Amino acid sequence: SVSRLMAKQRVALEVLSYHAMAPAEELKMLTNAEIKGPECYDVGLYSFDFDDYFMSDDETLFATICMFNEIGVVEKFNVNYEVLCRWTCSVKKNYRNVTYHNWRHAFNVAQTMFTIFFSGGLCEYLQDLEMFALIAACLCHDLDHRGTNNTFQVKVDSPLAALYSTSVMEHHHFDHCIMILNSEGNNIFDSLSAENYRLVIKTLEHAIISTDLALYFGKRGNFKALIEKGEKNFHTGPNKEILKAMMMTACDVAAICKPWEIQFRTADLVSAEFFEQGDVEKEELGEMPIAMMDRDKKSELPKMQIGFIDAICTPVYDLFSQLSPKMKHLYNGVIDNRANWNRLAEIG
Ligand code: 5BB
Ligand code: ZN
Repeated sequence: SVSRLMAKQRVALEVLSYHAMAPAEELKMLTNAEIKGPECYDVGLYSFDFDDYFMSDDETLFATICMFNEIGVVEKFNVNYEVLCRWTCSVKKNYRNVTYHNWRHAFNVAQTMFTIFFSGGLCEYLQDLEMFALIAACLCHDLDHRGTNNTFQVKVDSPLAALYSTSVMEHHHFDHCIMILNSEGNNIFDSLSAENYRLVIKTLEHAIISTDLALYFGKRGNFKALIEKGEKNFHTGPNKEILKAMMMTACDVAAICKPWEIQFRTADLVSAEFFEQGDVEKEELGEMPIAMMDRDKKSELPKMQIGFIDAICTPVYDLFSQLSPKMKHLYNGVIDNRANWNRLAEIG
């Protein structure tokens, strides 16, 4: 329709004024760098306790290439190494400088996905090509995030809300992911057969849209029913789709399972971004933000984290532990953090 086209054009203009491809200097640096092994980044890329905090931006790029090397994408899927480096720099460049939903978040989500494949035992359900696509999906899943949520897009009548009626931001992240792939010299999947290419694009779309927490409860119900009846076949069909969707959520919120110091620091970033949205709602829309976004209710953070843990986090990691005992580390982490938040909630 005409109004949809106009909405798309408004989004395109907004994106165009901001959008940029891989910076030449950074690309040259990355392409020429000797990529060290997975043990060289913090506690190692195979660890659930990984922390990017002391890494430079360049090191996050090296670690990203290292994960692709570990999967062996260059040899297995005939990926041009320079294209892989260019795509990685472009993806990083297309995250904005927002407080939480930035490149570091995307990078951490990808590292968690990598860890749940190889240390959490979930690689047994996936083909190598799907693992490649899922790491790419994690890196792209919050592209061009503006630090505001779906409700906000609708409230301010943003061009994005005119374009998509549900999962507004997630559709935009996927769109942006496709835009990068279609940019000159950025298509890491262009050596694939037409059939495999379609599979990868479908995987990216489904994985990125699945990160909308609004879709999570329905999927969790399906996943829970399968786990509780002792289902072991997640290798094909709709069961595998549910598994992949749940894996995306498990990785997206995995900061909740990290050693306390990391969880505490990350929760501060999450709440800072929420407060920034709340400030805009107060000052520019003259509205009262919800408690989560109201900096005058900062003291409720421990209580809110407990709510988040009980309603959203514990159930996912519990189900994954039942599927694969090697996933128990994440469950133990969230339980530890709950105890820590509870201590803080009691002090008040
Ligand atoms: C989450 C769902 N939301 C629609 C209403 C609020 N809840 S919540 O009560 O579970 C909640 C979650 C309340 C406060 C929270 O953080 C305060 C700092 C959180 C929370 N969410 N805490 C976290 O550590 C993390 Br990680 C998250 C996930 C944040 C990203 C969610 C983005 C969803 C975009 C649609
Ligand atoms: Zn995310």
